[in-house]
Amino acid sequence: MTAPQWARAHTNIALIKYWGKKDAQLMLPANDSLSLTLADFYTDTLVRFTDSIATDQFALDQQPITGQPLAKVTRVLDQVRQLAGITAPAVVTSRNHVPTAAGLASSASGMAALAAAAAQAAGLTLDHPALSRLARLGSGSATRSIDGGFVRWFAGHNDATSYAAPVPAAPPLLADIRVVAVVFSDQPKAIGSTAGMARTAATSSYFPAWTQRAAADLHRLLPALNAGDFVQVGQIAEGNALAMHAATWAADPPFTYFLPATLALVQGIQVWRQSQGVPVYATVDAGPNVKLLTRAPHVAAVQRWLAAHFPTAQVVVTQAGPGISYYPA
Ligand code: 2P0
Repeated sequence: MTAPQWARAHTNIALIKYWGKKDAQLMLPANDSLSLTLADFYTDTLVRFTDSIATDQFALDQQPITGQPLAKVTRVLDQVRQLAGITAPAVVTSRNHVPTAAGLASSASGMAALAAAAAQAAGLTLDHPALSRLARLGSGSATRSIDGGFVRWFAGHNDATSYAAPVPAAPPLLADIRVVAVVFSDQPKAIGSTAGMARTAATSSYFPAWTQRAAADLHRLLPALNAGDFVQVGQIAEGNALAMHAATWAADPPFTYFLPATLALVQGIQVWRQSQGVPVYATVDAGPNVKLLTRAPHVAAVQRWLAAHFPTAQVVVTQAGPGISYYPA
């Protein structure tokens, strides 16, 4: 074992969504997904293995965590212990820098930071694909938070082949793409992501169509990123998000994460874009909040439009962020 260090991982927003598992035990997704790692939202985690405690301990923002969230942490730690040939329990200390006001999931950054910190504390030297496989065991979206910029998660067909890697993008696109998070609600959702995607995969008549659509969207998105074609990237991302949400409507029982304000914003953006030619596109995750994709020169106009049409929503702007980093305890 080596001296523990803090590991930092940033959260991500998917342009091609992960929605459905083909193997819940191995955490293998039904389809490849692709995300952008975000600069301003991250989790710092410190792991210390010690025989002085009986079972793993996990504190997030100084609150002790038990139950299912602790079980996910232990799942990642068990894999690290197996790889390192150790048995000691771990003390895990995490600090979230993902403001609730941003309406962004912290499980992606949390599980990615845990994977990196635990491997480091156990003395393992793992490359990024191996760390992404480790993070995957904690939460699917965490697979994509080991690397910075645009990241693709290859669905794979077993543990070894289900990992993430950075995707090449034109430098100007990476430098000036902006994500404007528009938050209507910070209330916990009625159906969590894990349960929502499981119900969709098991019962939605649109699920097979969703996985085909995701593959086709990814096929078109890769060259658009490479060419730096923001309009194409935005169109594909918006269409992919709405297709994912369509699949939830066709589940049994049907459900949606949309609030009336979610739909009002998505439609309002489409009308504004068509009438004014502003390059701004919407994407929505497993909740009512909307993330707008635009480029740096248009952020001020987007903020003005939001203030005029959705004056009570909270708005947070961010950009492309880095992969994992470490710093001394
Ligand atoms: C995504 N989401 O690609 C999709 C789009 C939400 C909507 O990944 O069951 O919290 O722990 O693997 O990673 C949220 O799912 O679910 C998610 P588990 P996770 O970002």
